[in-house]
Amino acid sequence: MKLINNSMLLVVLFALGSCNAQNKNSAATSLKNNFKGDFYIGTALNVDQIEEKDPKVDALIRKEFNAITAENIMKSMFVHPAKDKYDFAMTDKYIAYGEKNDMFIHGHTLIWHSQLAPWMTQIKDSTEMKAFMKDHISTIVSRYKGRIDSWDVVNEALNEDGTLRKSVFLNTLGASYLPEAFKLAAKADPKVDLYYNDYNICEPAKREGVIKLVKDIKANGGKIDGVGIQGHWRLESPTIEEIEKSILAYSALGLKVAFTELDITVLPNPWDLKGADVNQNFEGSAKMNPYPKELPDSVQKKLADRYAAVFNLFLKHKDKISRVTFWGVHDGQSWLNDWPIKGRTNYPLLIDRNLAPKKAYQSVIQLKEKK
Ligand code: 9MR
Repeated sequence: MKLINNSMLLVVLFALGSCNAQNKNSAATSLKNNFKGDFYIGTALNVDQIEEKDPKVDALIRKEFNAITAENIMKSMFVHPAKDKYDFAMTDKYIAYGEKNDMFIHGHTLIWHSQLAPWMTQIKDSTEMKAFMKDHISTIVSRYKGRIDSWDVVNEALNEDGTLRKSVFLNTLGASYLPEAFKLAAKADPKVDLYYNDYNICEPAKREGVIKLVKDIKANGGKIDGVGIQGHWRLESPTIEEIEKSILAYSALGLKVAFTELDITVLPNPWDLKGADVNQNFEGSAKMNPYPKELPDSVQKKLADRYAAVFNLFLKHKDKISRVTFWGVHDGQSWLNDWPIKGRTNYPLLIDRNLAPKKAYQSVIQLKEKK
């Protein structure tokens, strides 16, 4: 008895073939290979990832990314916990991880008002602050001279209106702390790329603030090589036009542009609620956590379209863009599950909680296939 006819056989062969092709495709496809020659594709690493605790996550990191940023462990409170004490145990592991895997290694961050060690917030005058900056920047940058590829020298120095943020640095040294920090970093490692890194700097007022800040650093003898646009974005904003204006404006200053902390929230924002008191406790509110189990297809598609539009722009300006780094490897570890409201389920990255590529991953990969 003939069990299958010819057309059935064809269908079976096609299915087997396409299955095979898909397998081959998914094994060979990766973000870093897809954008090779365009820009580095990076991720932020947490402690467990630096220590290779989960082999599946580790394999994923090595497959997809060729650049790394330490999500927290290089911040002042961790590396410089007391005036005369540095702790480089984790940072050394981080650098070793990047070198072992032949990755572009980014340093985050030297001068930042947040996550300071408590003793640093007590610094009272310009003499003390100058001594702190010299010791802090020279010690850390020299230790990894020639091994770290780029540094966030100063992080988030601006207010939303483009003026300088009040901080222990501004209070003690005035605006001169900015060129000073860049000079010290360049002195410790003349070849490393030095960045100013901030969020919301695709917004017009803050963008003008960055432009002024960069010009001031240069005018006062500082060496600056790039601007890091963090890219903590939403589905609707910033617009592609504002992102493009920012790439062009920063690049016109002779700087490299990096997207340094990319993620796109899909959850409601408490600040958007009319009359919302942001101090109100939204924890456990179903309205503010609409997708606790899974992301509906319609939103999955919106996220995929948004990522495609963003990467389409990145490709258009690939000559100006050095690196695109995601703020985390997969949705399950993103800081956006706990900010601005704790304990939500967010979906901001290209890889889901089960370590599977999302529709947004495919939409980004497909851009190159179309070109
Ligand atoms: O992702 C980081 C999170 O784990 C920390 O709790 C938080 C502390 O401020 O910092 C997060 O990373 C920030 C980065 O260092 C600078 N830009 C904003 C990032 C998100 O807050």
